[in-house]
Amino acid sequence: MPVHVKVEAGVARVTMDRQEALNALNAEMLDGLEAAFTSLAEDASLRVVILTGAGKAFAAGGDIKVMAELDPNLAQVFATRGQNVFDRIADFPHPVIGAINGFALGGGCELALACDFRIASETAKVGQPEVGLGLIPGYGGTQRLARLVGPSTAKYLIFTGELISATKAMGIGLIDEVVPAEHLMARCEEIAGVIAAKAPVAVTLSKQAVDLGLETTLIHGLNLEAELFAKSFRTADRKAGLTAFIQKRTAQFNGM
Ligand code: CO8
Repeated sequence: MPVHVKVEAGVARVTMDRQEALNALNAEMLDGLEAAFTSLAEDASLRVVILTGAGKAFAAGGDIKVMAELDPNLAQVFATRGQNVFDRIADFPHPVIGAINGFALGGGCELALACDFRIASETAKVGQPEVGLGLIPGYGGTQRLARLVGPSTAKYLIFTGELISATKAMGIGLIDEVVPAEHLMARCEEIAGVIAAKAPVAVTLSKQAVDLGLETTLIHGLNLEAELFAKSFRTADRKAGLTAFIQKRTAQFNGM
């Protein structure tokens, strides 16, 4: 499998490793990603996932050699398959941090967009070059990119196919933080550690509130927030967190 998983202290590192093709996304890679997130979903001790690529790419896109052989019907099947796997990552109950180590292009940029937020190496390049191949983004780029950076910036990136630096991507909100390449994993692990120490159910509920709220009207989103806020009050961790604050000590959470 071209996807490796390592879990330590509640933090999983999922690494795409098909370096000979710059981690291009073929059926095996999608199967590997799906299998990784399916097994991680069953790990009760899991708190955060870091998704990254081995070598000089996060992922250089959908596999161009595979796409060259597809007819329109199969293209739709392949697009839907990738979208389903990416939805699974976007909807994963725990936060997924994209550690963007290098090229995140086309489907690779779309995979980064399915993460909750993105920390990039200063050597990374991101973009949606599909129109230069006679295609359009097919793994969610026209939808998630426009929602994240706004329609006009998304259209600029998609119509020009420009590959932009991590720093420029941070300027438009596509990347959240840029760090020297050698510090990328340490920084992601540091952030993952901070999140892992928070109340796990509260983190999951807040992810749901943001994601589901973006799909609906403000009034429905606020109602949803109140519902999920109430749900957090059903946890033992809510009591542990409030009591620890009042007693001026650090809370220990158990995810219940
Ligand atoms: N697919 C397949 N193989 C790839 C891909 C890719 N996306 N990207 C790189 N490779 C391969 C190269 O063919 C090369 O293989 P080989 O050694 O056998 O020739 C190897 O990886 C190394 O690549 P390069 O020699 O090109 O490395 P460079 O450092 O010179 O260049 C680049 C790096 C700039 C990243 C360059 O490889 C490149 O431009 N890659 C293509 C980027 C791209 O256009 N991506 C978008 C693809 S379209 C897409 O993602 C649509 C997603 C939705 C799909 C829906 C399914 C139907």
